[in-house]
Amino acid sequence: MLEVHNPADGSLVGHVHAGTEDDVNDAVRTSWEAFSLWSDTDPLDRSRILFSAARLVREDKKELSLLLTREQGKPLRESVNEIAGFARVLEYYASITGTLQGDYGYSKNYGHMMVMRQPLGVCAAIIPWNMPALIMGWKTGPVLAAGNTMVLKPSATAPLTCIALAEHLYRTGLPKQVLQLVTGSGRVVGQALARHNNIRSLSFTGAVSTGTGVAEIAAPTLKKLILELGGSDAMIVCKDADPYAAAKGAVSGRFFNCGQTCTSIKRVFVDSTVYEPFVQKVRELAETLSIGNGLSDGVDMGPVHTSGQRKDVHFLVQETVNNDQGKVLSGGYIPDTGSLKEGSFYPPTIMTGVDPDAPVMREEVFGPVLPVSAFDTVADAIDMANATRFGLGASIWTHDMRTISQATSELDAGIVWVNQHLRIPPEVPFGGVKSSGLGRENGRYALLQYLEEKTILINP
Ligand code: TXE
Repeated sequence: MLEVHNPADGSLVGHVHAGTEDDVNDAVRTSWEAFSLWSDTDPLDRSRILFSAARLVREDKKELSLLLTREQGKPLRESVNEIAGFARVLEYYASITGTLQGDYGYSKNYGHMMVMRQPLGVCAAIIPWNMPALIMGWKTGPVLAAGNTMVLKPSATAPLTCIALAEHLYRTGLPKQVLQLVTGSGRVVGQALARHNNIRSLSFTGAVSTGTGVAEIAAPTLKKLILELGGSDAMIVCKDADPYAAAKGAVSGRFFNCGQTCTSIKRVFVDSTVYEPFVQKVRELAETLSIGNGLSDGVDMGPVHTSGQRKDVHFLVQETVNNDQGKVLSGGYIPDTGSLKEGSFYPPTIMTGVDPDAPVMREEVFGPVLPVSAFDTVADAIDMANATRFGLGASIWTHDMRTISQATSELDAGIVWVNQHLRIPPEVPFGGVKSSGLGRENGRYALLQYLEEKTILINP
């Protein structure tokens, strides 16, 4: 059994089975048995099940959000939004189930040329702990809508909400074998999924090193891989940006989910002429955030998910200071007083004058640390934003059309926001370039990834 603890106070939230390779093999075998039933189910019936599950999830959002906060640590308000986000993704895929039918053409030479789209079969997913409900939705929504079956491994430290969400799907008529969860460690369950010869696709979200390891193991099986491997998103604040909106955007874009989001703002580049007032405003706003147990009223930021994760974050801050590559303006310490010492808390941390090569800029810092640097020209800012192995998201804050046009075309990222950051609607593709990964989630693009084209030529 694996224990699940609340990162705010270490209390036990629940237990899950420590899955084995045999559990994975059983799940894959029974998933194939369910495949013909589910893929033959009329798309409208699949759609009805997804819509009903979304409705049920919305009805139970209070209870589900409490569970999510208890196992993950985020403030209850964020959990409520994430549970609603899961429902929203199911609704989106329910609304497009069966719409990607295929193509047809006719030629004198070849006759009737048809392209049929068929589901792949058993698809697997390995998901992390930072947004377990939403990421589960991104992976199960398109897989199930396209008529595939799924075996999903939740994170070992936040599996309970995923289990509860799957139960909501079963309650609305989804056969249990169509969506199976195998809980356990990455080393055992995750690797068994990567290695399995009879899984047609694997969608993974997690660290670059884990994802490339998974890809290596999976390569000989030739399963389709979709990898979302995090980011080091840059925010570029130009001199004409609305200063208050930009400062607010930086604070919510970095400290939301305690900085543990793949598209959190992880590096800020500010025009040198507005640098000082911007930094002061960010500091003021960050210092009003209330940190504490996500279950308490009025809390804006919960703990870092594990103490190991907090140690990594603090190490990168200290290394940056020790190398003389940036200064801590606010935060940057491990709290050792009051109730904060019971959990893995870390204060909202602002670092200024940060060298773009500093550890907090170079690595993906998965915690509440906002490093800020000044720039002289937009071209310099774009170069600094692109000087990373990551390429998930980036934002530019300006109202100048020429700058918007330059930045949106030159930033190396899978998603570029203008005057906003961190918003991920289910209708449009989401994913990265460079080391941030392969493939896309969301939108009809994700649905297409879970369908295979079959060409049929009929000579009449
Ligand atoms: O991720 P892991 P961790 C980044 C972020 C964070 C770092 C480490 O920078 O600091 O990763 O977090 C499963 N074979 N992101 O350690 O290990 C694991 O059980 C197969 C960014 O939590 O990548 C979990 O289900 N699977 C990211 C999932 O992989 C394995 C979100 C992710 O865990 C495995 C999370 C293995 N050998 C972390 N080892 C994002 N893209 O947003 C582990 N797993």
